[in-house]
Amino acid sequence: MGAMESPAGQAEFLKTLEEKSSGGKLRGDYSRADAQYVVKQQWDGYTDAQHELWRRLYERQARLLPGLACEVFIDSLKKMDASRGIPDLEKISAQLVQATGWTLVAVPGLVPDLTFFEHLANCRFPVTVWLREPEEFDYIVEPDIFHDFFGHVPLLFNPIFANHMQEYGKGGLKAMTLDGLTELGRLYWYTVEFGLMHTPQGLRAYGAGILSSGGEIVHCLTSPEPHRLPFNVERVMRTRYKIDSYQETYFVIDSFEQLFTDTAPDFTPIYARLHSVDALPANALLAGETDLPL
Ligand code: HBI
Ligand code: FE
Repeated sequence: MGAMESPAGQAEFLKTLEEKSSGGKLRGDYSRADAQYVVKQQWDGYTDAQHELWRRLYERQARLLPGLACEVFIDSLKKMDASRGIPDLEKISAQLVQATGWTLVAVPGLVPDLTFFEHLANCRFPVTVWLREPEEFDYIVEPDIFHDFFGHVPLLFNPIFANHMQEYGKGGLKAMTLDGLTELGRLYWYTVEFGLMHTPQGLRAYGAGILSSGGEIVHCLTSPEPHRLPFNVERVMRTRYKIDSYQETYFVIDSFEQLFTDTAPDFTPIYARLHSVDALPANALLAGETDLPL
């Protein structure tokens, strides 16, 4: 039982997280969470109105995907057939484990970094169980089941991406001992959440934060405002990101293979170098850098 899992540790975590998520009360019910913050999804507890909201969110988002989301994402989403209502995570988990060995675990919401990394390192993806309110249709502060499921789960059906997520989890556990959490968090943000990739059909989105958002999925691939730069681990880890607005820079990978390979090395020397320079603002463009064309 790590410090974080003790009742005092859990209370401490929830207090800090409430401060982080702009002081508001955390949405989730953490009272029935176990030491790994896992809860029962209680799928029967969702109302017809919530399933109807899910269908509306799903339909609006799925309509936007062609020409903007990478093919792997679109194909995997179709396989899950989750359009008719809030998915039963156990059923999807049984499908996912056949494809890549990953399973889904139900959680009340955001969990401590240590817990999050431990789940990923063990090929378990934490999915929040609550769904946003109708008035939050277009924007939500904390990740809900639509963000976590629609945005993150499809790519876990791709073996290369799934392996990257497991390595990210292991890297997170290591980063906690090297004071590298800030830098590693930026890597997650600019890839898993807001990553773009080159494909034979052109630039496409693969990041969950983009693919589960009604507005940013169009903005990130059509607006002339943001920078679009080739993915580079150290540049990404040095670059601050925006929490409550569209990103001002997107990083573009050539493939999931590149993401996996480029993030395989030991990050210790990168953390050391980055701890001796200033972080870059989200809209920085360094000498010699040029924006990738749309
Ligand atoms: N918890 N449930 C959940 N989902 C996340 O995406 C998540 C988290 N806790 C921490 C976290 N993400 C980020 O701080 C990662 O960079 C670790
Ligand atoms: Fe996310």
